[in-house]
Amino acid sequence: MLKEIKQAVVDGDMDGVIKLTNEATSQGLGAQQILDEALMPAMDIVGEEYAKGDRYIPEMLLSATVMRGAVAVLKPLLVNAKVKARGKVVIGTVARDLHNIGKDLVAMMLEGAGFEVIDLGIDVTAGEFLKAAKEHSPHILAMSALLTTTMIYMPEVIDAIRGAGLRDQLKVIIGGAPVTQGYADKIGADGYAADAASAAKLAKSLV
Ligand code: B1M
Repeated sequence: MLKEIKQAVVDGDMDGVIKLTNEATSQGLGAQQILDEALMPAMDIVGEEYAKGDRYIPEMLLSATVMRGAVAVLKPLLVNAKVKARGKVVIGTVARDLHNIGKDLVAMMLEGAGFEVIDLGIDVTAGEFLKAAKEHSPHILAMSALLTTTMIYMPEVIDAIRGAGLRDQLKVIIGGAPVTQGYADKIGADGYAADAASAAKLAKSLV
């Protein structure tokens, strides 16, 4: 069934993926397992095909939309914690970056871990992050980037926060496929996580 879900995402088959994901959960497969063993590997296949020139952007987008459909089915299972807010997180994908699936998953896992999450969406500029930091006084500011050409906006955001005198009042965490612990250290972020579950763990350890 995991194989079929993976194939449905690769094929851009929304009806199929919703049906199969519902069937999988009702048969007792875990949401995390479906994510790790079907949905994420499907996006890897899509990315590899795009990199080889075997797939075009609209097809990549279709698979991404289908993956978001499956994630919506899994959301209630991933975000099942009804705990008191552990802290506040402002999250967004940095400027000029339109990738939101990973960021949405991180937001979901943070909610599941009991954080109040203010999601600024995609293509978020340093000024918008700063405005949200002033408005919401979050404990954590979380940034996602999927492109080597956009991760470079992360230090701009940190500079803007520092320039406004807010750097000591919040922790900055970063992630996304091209981002590493070394990059986090280099730009002075407080933490890096490789995946959504580790991001929630990291956030808990920081507040
Ligand atoms: Co884009 N894209 N894309 N794309 N795309 C990649 C990232 C790419 C690797 C594909 C490839 O060439 N193999 C490549 C980047 C190359 C690079 O920079 N090194 C690429 C490119 C080049 C582009 C365009 C430039 C293509 C073009 O126009 N010529 C363009 C850029 C648009 C822009 O942003 N300005 C583009 C466009 C798109 C679509 C719009 C078509 C679509 C996005 C749709 C959407 O998000 N709604 C898309 C997609 C789908 C992908 C791939 C195939 C899948 C991304 C994804 O959703 N993965 C991707 C290849 C790949 O990743 N295999 C690719 C699943 C998701 C759950 O994983 O986002 O990595 P991920 O998130 C993970 C972790 O990274 C981590 O946790 C998540 C869950 O475990 N994480 C964090 C993420 N954020 C975190 C934050 C944290 C902590 C952890 O703390 C705050």
